[in-house]
Amino acid sequence: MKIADARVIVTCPDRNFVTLKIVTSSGVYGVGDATLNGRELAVAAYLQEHVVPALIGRDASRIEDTWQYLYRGAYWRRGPVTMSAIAAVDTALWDIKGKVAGLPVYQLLGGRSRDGVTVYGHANADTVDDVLPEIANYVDLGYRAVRVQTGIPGLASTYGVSKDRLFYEPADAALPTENTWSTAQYLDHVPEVFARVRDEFGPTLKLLHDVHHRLTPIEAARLGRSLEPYNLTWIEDPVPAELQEGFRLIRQHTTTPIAVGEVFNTIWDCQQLISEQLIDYIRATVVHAGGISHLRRIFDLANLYHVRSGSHGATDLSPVCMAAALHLDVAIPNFGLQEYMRHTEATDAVFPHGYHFADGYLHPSEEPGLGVDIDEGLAAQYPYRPAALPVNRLEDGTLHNW
Ligand code: CS2
Ligand code: MG
Repeated sequence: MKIADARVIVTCPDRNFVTLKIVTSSGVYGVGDATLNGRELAVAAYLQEHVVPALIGRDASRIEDTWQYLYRGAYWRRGPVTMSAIAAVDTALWDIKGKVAGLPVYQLLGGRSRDGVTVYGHANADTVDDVLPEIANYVDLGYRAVRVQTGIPGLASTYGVSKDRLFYEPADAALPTENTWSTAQYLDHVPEVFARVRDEFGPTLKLLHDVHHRLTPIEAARLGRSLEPYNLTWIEDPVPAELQEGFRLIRQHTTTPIAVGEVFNTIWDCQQLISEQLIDYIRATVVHAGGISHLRRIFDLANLYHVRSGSHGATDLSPVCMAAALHLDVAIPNFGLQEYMRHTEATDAVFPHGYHFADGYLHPSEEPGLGVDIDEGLAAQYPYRPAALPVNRLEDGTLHNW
């Protein structure tokens, strides 16, 4: 079965998405997410100019050979643009393989290891008083885990506080908007948030918090220690993770679990973090870490070192990515949690899918393949809209991590 066509579809139903659709000579097709928030057109061009021409005529059943061809053949290895493009091809070929086999992809990955995929939602508001009802809303929806983010007193804006209750789109302007940041005010504020949340919801609700790369290791150590009384499931991205050994310093001071990896794109980004057990959850995801094939390798390495999965699942990852992630989530032995930020109705209409939420779990589709599609006619009605992620500055104007 040869690859006869491959189309790169850019669409913007409330936000930009890039989807690769690979069509075989027999008419069976598969889809893969290639969305990289704020850099969508870079991946679309990489696919259109450097990948699609080489795909035509290849054997669609040779997933691993195609992955190696695109990874080693690029010469310029790794990076979010290259690995998102490779991810889209890999995911689409797994979709095709499942359809040809007449099986949902998780059956090709070893079958079910669990009955459902535990997910977490995003409760966020400007103030602690306002975030409590948001948490209650997720509990009422049946979520077993909730991420909690609030504004920081004295700061006009900060990461993680959304204008919408169920989804969060930080790429809010054609050019980066500027946030202002104060580590001191943040470190003073966050423990108070979780003290209130625990008072309100008790000791068992799984609580998470995203630090979003904004601290130094010793500041992260202080935050982790200050949150220990509140027994969080994890603090996420406490520091930028280029310096993997830097996490040793955090580990020396706190038992608060650490989750890292949504910006990682190959196993090499987390090899030391995992093998030295410097983290507890790896958050790499299908669309940015080379697809199902490579993400499975990352999870298998993690399994050797007691590290569990905690894949990224923000609104800017399309339903195609979510559908693919769920097939891995339900099959791997070391699943931890899956982030599940909802998509808007317009997005869900462009990407009809079979996964569904019930009693705190997401359930993958039982259809052959991934169980997700793209309505190309509808997608064409939503042209691309330039949108950039914000930047962050300290109060003295120094450029900081957003
Ligand atoms: C966040 C994301 O979901 C998360 O954990 O880190 O909202 C992230 O900021 C966006 O995906 C960036 O596009
Ligand atoms: Mg995050």
